Amino acid sequence: MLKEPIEEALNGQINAELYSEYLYLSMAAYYEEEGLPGFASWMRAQADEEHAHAMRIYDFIIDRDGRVTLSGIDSPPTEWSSPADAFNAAYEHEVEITEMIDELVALAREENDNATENMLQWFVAEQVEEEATAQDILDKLNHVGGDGTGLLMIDKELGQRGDAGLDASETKAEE
Ligand code: OFO
Repeated sequence: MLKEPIEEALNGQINAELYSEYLYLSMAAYYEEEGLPGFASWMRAQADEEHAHAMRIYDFIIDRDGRVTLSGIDSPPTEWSSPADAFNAAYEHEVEITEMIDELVALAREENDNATENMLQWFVAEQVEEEATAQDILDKLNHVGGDGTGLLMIDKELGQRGDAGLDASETKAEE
């Protein structure tokens, strides 16, 4: 049985993960328009991951005999000033999500809810990976600066991310 403050906070996190999905789909559309299909495909794969994150929490609430309540998802931005600017926004977004997860862990501890804290530890590890990956790509983008050839090389590299390249743990939510 989930305590009410935990249920409310987890439902809030479902909303945040679905917003992340929306944000990355919006970034994918931006990169498509910029003629960078590799970036676009990477962002679409990222959006799929975010959906799986939302469903992981959704399933946990159900398993704990709680009630999933969905709320409206904010509109994401649609424009960025450059390919690097969009990636920087993705990185900063992940830093915010990490803070949200940390706050959830603190709440679970306060409520002595070990099951929720245990479930959240997966997200703690995932956020380390999310931030590191975004930072790595951002570093590369900053390195090439306005160099079109360098940008196209990164685009090609990012285009290689497919479902097969996703961390196997991403499929866990479907179990
Ligand atoms: Fe769900 O990890 Fe990104 O936001």
